[in-house]
Amino acid sequence: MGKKKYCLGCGVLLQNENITQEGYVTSLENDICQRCFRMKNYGEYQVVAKSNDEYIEILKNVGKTKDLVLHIVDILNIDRDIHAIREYLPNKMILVLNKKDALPKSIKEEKIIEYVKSLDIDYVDIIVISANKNYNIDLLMKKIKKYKTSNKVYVVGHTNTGKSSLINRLIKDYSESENELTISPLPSTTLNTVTIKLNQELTIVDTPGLVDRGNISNYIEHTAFKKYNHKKEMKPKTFQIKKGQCLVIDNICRIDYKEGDKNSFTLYIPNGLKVKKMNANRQTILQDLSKTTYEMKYREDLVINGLGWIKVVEKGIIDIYIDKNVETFTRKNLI
Ligand SMILES: Nc1nc2c(ncn2[C@@H]2O[C@H](COP(=O)(O)OP(=O)(O)O)[C@@H](O)[C@H]2O)c(=O)[nH]1
Ligand SMILES: [Mg+2]
Repeated sequence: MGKKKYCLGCGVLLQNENITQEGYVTSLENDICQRCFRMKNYGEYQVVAKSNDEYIEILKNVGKTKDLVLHIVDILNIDRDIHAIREYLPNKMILVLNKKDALPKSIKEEKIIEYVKSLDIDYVDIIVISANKNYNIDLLMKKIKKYKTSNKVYVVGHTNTGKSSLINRLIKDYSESENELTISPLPSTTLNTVTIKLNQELTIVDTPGLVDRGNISNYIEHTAFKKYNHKKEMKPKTFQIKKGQCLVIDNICRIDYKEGDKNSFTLYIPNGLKVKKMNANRQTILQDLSKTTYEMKYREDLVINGLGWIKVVEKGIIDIYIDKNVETFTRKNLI
């Protein structure tokens, strides 16, 4: 056997023996696996289920180093992304809030940072970026240079937060390399660590990412992924709503306003999803999904993990119907 070779797109060990197994290539001369090749060239996605045990091992190993760590968080899913990573890592860490381009422009960065700081977290610095729209990447690079403790920097976070997208951006802007990591809207695109030497001073290590079982992205059919993607700035949709009315979001969920005065619901969800306001009593649509009742206080958001949130102004009682695996919760209005 020759030297082991790993996919440059997702980090998986390449093998030419079993087409049904991860890392298959027709020839070991190839640099990327067949799955990456298909995703990159044909947008043909193939879901791989990953256990978090493997990722936690990776994190623990990063935790044994003294290297700087970038923690990438999806700015649209702050609450669920931010915890659960730090406990494995005593390292010096920069918190990187990605996908700024998808937030409505009216939302001030400072406001988000203020909210994040209120979550009682421990980072040397916080920065808001957009990997896709190249926002604040140079500033991030300055911070990396300022805080790095060696030539190695690790990129960690939940899956789908844009870790590989950010590294691709750094490769384009700061190295001569032609390598491109595989990115996709599906969870678990990156399968293993991938080490990229940007230049003499800096080597970046991409990692697969923690899978959040409560995130809606685990329960969407592939064919629908495009609708959920935030390609452009999110356009919030506001509805004046009365007791007895409901909102139906595509074929995903239903929100009934059960009890309370006249209210205003603003939906911060992907633009591609359709929303209809209906009379709740005349509709049984989506009522076979799992129901949760929330007693909303004055100015709270109802958050749907991985989808977005509903800003509710007045207090009232809401029933939400959604896939039983998708986590929902309330918080103070983010905005
Ligand atoms: N709107 C927006 N989407 C992004 C950004 N960065 C990544 N994405 C999208 O998020 C999804 C996951 O990206 P990927 O880099 O594979 O995430 P990873 O699993 O953390 O490596 C893809 O659909 C990306 O296009 C960004 O800055 N803005
Ligand atoms: Mg990745």
